[in-house]
Amino acid sequence: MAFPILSAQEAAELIKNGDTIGLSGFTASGSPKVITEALAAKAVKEHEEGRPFKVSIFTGASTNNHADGALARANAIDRRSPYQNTPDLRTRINSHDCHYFDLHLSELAQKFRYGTYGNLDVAIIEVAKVFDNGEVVLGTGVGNVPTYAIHAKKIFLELNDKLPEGLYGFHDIYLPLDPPNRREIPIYKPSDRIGHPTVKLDPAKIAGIVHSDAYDGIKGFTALDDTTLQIGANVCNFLIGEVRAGRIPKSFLPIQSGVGNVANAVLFGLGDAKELPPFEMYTEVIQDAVIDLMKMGRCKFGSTCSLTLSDTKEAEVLSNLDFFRDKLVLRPAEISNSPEVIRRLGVIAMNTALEADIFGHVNSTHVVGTRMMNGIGGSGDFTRNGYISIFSCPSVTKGGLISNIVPMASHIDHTEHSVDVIITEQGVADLRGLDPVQRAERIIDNCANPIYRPLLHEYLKMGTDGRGGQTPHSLNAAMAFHTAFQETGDMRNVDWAKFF
Ligand code: 0RQ
Repeated sequence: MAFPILSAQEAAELIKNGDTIGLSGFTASGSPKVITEALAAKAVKEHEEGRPFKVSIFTGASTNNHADGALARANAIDRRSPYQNTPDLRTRINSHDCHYFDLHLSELAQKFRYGTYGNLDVAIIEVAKVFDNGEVVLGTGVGNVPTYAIHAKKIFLELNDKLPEGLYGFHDIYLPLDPPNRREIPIYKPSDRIGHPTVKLDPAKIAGIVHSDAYDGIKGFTALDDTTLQIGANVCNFLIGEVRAGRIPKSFLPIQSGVGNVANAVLFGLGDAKELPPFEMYTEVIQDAVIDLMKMGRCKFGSTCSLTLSDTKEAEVLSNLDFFRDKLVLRPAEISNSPEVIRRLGVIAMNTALEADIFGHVNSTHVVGTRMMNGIGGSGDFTRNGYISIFSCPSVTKGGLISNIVPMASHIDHTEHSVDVIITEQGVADLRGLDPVQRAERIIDNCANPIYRPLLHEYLKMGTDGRGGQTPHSLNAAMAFHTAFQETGDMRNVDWAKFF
C-alpha cells in the first residue's frame, strides 16, 4: 500500500485545535521534529489571527526542542503528561499556561488503554522504516508508541532519513494484557526478548508520511567536576562494599541509572570501579557514558526505552550498529519501567535528588517546593521496586546558598519507605534498618555539607528535646531553610531563635 507523502505543513493542517496527540519517543530520542515545528508555526498564525489553538500532548517522557520547545514557545500546549525537561515548557507549566500532570512513566500506557485521559485523535511517530503493510521500525526511543498506535484515530509518520534501516531488530515491542487478564511479563534477565521488532500499525490509519533528517539535538553533559566525580566514587565504593559483604551477589545485579549530570558522573565512576564485575542494565535511558562503558567491556548489556545520546554519540552508534546489536534492546516504557520486572530482576536503582530531608524523604521535582523542574519520570517506578534504591546529589547548590539536605523536603516524590541510601560528595548514608532519628543523624553527619551540619543538628535537637514523636519535626520551623532562601537568598541565614 502506498501511503501519502505530505509536507510537515500539510500534516499540521490536518491537526485541529483541541486535538489530543500522542508523540513517539522517550527522553528526547525518537520524538517527532518536523510536524511538531509546523504545528507550532500553525498555532502562532492562528493566535495572530485571533483564533484559539492548543492541543494536548502525551508522550513517553521528555521530548526535544522541536516538539515541547517549539509548541511551548507558541503557547500551543493545553494538557501535557507524563514528563518534560524543556526550559520553555517549564516556564509555561510554572505560569499555568499549560496543565501538566506528572506521572510515573510505567503507568501512562495502561491508563490510556482504559480511557482515563479520553480519546487520542492523532499519533505522530518517528520511524526508521515503513513497510507496505503498515509495520514500522521505530527510531532510538520507543515510549508509548504501541499504545498510541492502537488508540489514535489517525497516524502521521516522520520517516527520518538519518535513521538506518539496520535499526531493525533493536526493538522488542510487547503489549501486556490489561487487568483482569494480565499475566506475568516474561522477562527473567535484561536481555530476554518477548515481543516483535516492529510496531504493526493499521495501514488505514496512516494519514501520511513526512520525510525528515533532523536530530533530536541532545546536548552532551556538563564536564565532570570534583563534586560529581566524588559522588560517582562514593556510589561505586558503596556498591563494592555491598558485594564484599554479600548483600549484593558477586555476579552483581542489573543497574538503572537516572538522567542528568549527577547520573552521568555515577556511570563514569562505574567505568573505573573494576572490583565490580562487568554489569547489565535494566533501565529506561541509556546516555553517552553507557556507550563508552560498552566499548570498554564494562557494560555487557542494556535494556532501555531510549538511547538518549548526544548528536555526535548517536551518529557514532548508528554507524556501528553491528557492534551494539547484541548489547542493546529498546522496549516500550511500560516494560522498561515495569514494577513487576524491576522487582523480579533485583534492579539497583540510582536516581538523583534535588533535595533530601534529614529523615530520608526525597524531592526530585520541585525547586523550593513550588516550581516544577522536570517531573518524577521513571524515578518512582525504579525507586519503589528496586533491590536497593539510591539517591545522590551534591550536598549544596549555587555555591552553598542552597543546602540539598534540608529539615523537611519542600515537596516529596520518594518517601523514607522507598529510599535506602543517600549519597553526596561528602559521603554515604545507608538508611536501611534505622529509625527516623538514627537516619537523621546519619544523613546530617555523612551527607550534609559541613557548613550546614550545625544548623541541621540544632533543628534535630529542637525536635528530640521537647516535641517528641517518632519523627521529631518542629512544624513551625520545618520550612525555615526554604523561607530563609526566599527572603535572603541564602539558607545559612536561618535563625532558629525566631522559632523558639
Ligand atoms: O540548575 O542548571 O540552573 O545550574 O537544578 O542540577 O546538579 O546539574 O543535576 O542534571 O543531575 O538533574 C533532579 C533535576 C537533577 C534530574 C534532577 C538545580 C541546579 C541546576 C540541575 P542550573 P544538577 P542533574 C530517569 C529518572 C527526576 C526524574 C528522574 C531529574 C539544576 O535528575 O529531573 O530522576 N530527576 N528520572 O542548580 C534548587 C535545589 C537544587 C537546585 C539542584 N535543592 N534547589 N535548585 N538544583 N538542586 C529518567 C526519566 O525519567 C526519563
